[in-house]
Amino acid sequence: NPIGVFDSGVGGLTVVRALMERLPFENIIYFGDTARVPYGVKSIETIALYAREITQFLLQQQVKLLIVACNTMAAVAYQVIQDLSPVPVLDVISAGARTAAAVTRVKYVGVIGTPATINSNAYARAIHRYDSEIRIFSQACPLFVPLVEEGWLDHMVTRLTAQEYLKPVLCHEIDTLVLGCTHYPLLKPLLQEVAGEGIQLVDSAEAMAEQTAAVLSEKNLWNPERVLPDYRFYVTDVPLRFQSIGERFLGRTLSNVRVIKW
Ligand code: DGN
Repeated sequence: NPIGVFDSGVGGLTVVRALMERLPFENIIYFGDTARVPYGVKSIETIALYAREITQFLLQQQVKLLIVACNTMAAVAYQVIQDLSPVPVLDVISAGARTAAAVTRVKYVGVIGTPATINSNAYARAIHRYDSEIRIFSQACPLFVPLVEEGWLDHMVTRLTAQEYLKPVLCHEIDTLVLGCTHYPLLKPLLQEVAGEGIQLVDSAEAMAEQTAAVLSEKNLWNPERVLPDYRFYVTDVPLRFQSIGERFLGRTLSNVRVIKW
């Protein structure tokens, strides 16, 4: 059975990319709610309703594992998803939080994400589950999502925006910065430059792939077949520039895309 991965739009393809690299024989079904993205500025009730619909859709596809790739949904709707699901549910926030807690030496950690993710305080709660002494400094960076989708990954405007957003976080002498949004792995080189060499960036997509591998082993869920896997992508709309933006996130050609109309 496939692994089900879902997100509010195309951003979760950064998680699929990390999964493809780490788990090259696993079948994956991706669901991106491209008609209703962005979730990052919506109410908790609306995000929870959307999360429920997507979970039900993926469960009908007989997935063996659900991965909440969207930080925003993981932050405010994890429980709703978990309550619906008979299969294990993993999410990017727990994965990123665990890595951050393991990596920090000085126990000062920065977290950046969408306003919904940051306002929910979900990263702080998740990090404190691993180590309650860690101090967390967070910052919502709403302009990063459109900048990444515009492809301005190494652009003066993005650099200035990053300097502005990171200023209040960096003044706390953090040694770890969690990229708490699907889009931010694409900004890694620029963010590393702005944050400085001494700061370890935690890519929640990579952390997710590691955690998935651990759970597949623990629950004996690895796909026994060592053949080229099947990848299917469901979206709720094919917006302008979908193909080129999607391929930037996925890092390869995006095919086998089907449109679902609820
Ligand atoms: N996928 C969302 C996240 O990781 O928070 C970002 C896109 C959005 O819904 N704003």
